[in-house]
Amino acid sequence: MINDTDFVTAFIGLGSNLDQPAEQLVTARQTIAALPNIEETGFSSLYRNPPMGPQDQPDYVNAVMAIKTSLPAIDLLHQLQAVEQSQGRVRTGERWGARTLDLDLLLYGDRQIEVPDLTVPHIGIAERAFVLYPLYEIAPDLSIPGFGKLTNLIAKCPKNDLHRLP
Ligand code: ROI
Repeated sequence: MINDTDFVTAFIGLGSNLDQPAEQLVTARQTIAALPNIEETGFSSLYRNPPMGPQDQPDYVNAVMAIKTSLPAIDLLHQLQAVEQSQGRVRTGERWGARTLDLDLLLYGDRQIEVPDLTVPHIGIAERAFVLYPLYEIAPDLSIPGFGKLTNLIAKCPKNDLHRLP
């Protein structure tokens, strides 16, 4: 158990479009939930959706996970990067290419963080249906630091081709 006085609620965006994406997300969820100093507090449905960016790649499966953690944000980021590596993520340097697993630190409490490797809230959070709708599923009352109420962001972001998987 993590002591209630020194934990933060954080949200992680999960995405995959290679090597059985839905299973990649399920595996990542289990790995993250088992990390020391992290407890899972929520997990959205999985959503299939077309790639944002280059279209010559498979559809993505995306989801959002809520955790509470006593880890500092940068340590949490490094843990997430290690999970990406453990699931075969290869950073090719190609921008916006296909990937087996992408883990984004979307939100860390109500903090706004701007350090060399980490921007929180995550850049683009406000325009991405594959982030906003899963987030809404598990935290409908959320306000996003610097962006306002999640419900207002959702109202401005068409759902388009985002399909909840059974
Ligand atoms: N597109 C979708 N639909 N989902 C993603 O998770 C995702 N991740 C990315 C890029 C390549 C920008 N496109 C994406 O990194």
